[in-house]
Amino acid sequence: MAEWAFVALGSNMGDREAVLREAKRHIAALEGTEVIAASAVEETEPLGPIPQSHYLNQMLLLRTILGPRDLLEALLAIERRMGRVRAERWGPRVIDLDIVRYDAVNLHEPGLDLPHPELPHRGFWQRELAELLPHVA
Ligand code: A4P
Ligand code: MG
Repeated sequence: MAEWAFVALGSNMGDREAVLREAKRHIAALEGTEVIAASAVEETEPLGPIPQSHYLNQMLLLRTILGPRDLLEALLAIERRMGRVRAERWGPRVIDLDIVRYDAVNLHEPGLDLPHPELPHRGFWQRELAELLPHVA
């Protein structure tokens, strides 16, 4: 059974628009996964304690047969494939992929929290989510 998932994309290095497009392509190519809708791309002030350049953020609405854990693994593999160098937490990155919500799942396990705990603190995620919700049929 396919489920709804909201995946956040963030990039603040390189050709950020091209990075978002490439990430979307990789996500659409995942097994049993369809990109139903994409939010507007938004430029945002960097959050967190580390001085860094502005982000482009975007959210995708997916319909996927991958469970939460398999989806997370697939997203982390895309991050690696796209050359993300994991340096400092909250630091600059080519691409960051987060699962913001997975259906109505409430899960707190090592390495996976759903809904994403930062959702209440990120206005841009809340705006993007609101933009996508009408597409959930
Ligand atoms: N993890 C747990 N729950 C989830 C989830 N729901 N989705 C774990 C994705 N990952 C989840 O993430 C660390 C671990 O979180 C993952 O291995 C996964 O098991 P990471 O991407 O390696 O580390 P990180 O990104 O440096 O830390 P974190 O806590 O994920 O930070 P964020 O939330 O990704 O913040 N400013 C703006 N304007 N826009 C941004 O997008 N992003 C960040 C990074 C900082 N500042 C930003 C933005
Ligand atoms: Mg992350």
